[in-house]
This record gives sequence, structure tokens and C-alpha cells, in this order.
Amino acid sequence: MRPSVIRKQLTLALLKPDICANASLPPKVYEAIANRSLTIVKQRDVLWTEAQAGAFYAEHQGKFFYQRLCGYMTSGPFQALILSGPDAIKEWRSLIGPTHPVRARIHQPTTLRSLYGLTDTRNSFHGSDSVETARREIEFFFPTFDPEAYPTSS
Ligand code: FUP
Repeated sequence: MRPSVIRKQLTLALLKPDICANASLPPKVYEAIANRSLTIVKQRDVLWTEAQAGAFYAEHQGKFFYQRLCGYMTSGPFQALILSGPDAIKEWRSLIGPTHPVRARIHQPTTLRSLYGLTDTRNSFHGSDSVETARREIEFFFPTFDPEAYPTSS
């Protein structure tokens, strides 16, 4: 009988500036990540210019929250992580929960945005929403990382 192969997936996670401003919070997030059988493959501290925030959030340009979002994301250092694991994209997004923390508190109270999110914009976390987005966002933050060289099965 062939041994079962677990396919791993990569995703991009952000711990946004409000989380990183409180030194006690990132370790709690790392613990939640480990409890979901996700592995941190790469990690870096980031401090964005307005132009970098605008490039990452280009799809939201013109929306009512765009300026607020770029202001928040340039307000201080934050962390970018590459996470790996079975179904990592879905796992991380279900761990962070709904975009809006108030909705998260009502409908998914154990999620990270429910526990730590502040407002609709200052919602503490980001997670790629598809394989294609994950590839593009990983390249945005980790241009020298080669996903093809990373083992995807174990
Ligand atoms: P998500 O995939 O959950 O990160 O949500 P979106 O891609 O829809 O939104 C990206 C970011 O825009 C959010 F993290 C916060 C900001 N946003 C607002 O500020 N207000 C909104 O109503 C929706 C999104």
C-alpha cells in the first residue's frame, strides 16, 4: 500500500501594526498558528511607505476605506509570514475569521479578529484568499523566496 501523501500549501499572513505594537500579542498568534498545524516558513518585519501600502492594496483604491487602510498599514511596523500546511490558505483565513471584528465577535468568537481586532479597518490580520493571490503576495514580501523549491508534501 502506498503511504498517504499530505499536500502542503503556502499562504501569506500579515500580523498588522496594532498586533505588533503590543509585544505580548505575537507569541499568542504563533501559538494559535502552531495549534492549527501550520508552520512559519519565513518571517520578516516590515515598515511600509504610503507607496508600498498603495501597491499592495491597489484593488481597494477608490473605496471609502482606502485612505484609512493605507494610514493604518503605514502607522508602524508589522510582520509578514509565509505559512505552510495542509490547506494553509483556508486554515489561516478560518483562524483569523471575518473581515469585520464586530461580526467576528458575534458569529465566530474564537477567531483571532474576534479576540484582537479593533475596527473594520484595523482588523489586525491578513490572509491570502486563493492560490494565485498567495503566490503573488508571497512574492511581494519575499521576492527571493522560491515556492517551487519548498517541499509541498510529506
Ligand atoms: P480580507 O480578505 O478579510 O482581508 O478583506 P478584504 O480583502 O475585503 O479587505 C482588505 C482590507 O480592507 C481589510 F483587511 C480591512 C479593509 N477593509 C475596511 O477597512 N473596510 C471594509 O469594509 C472592508 C475592508
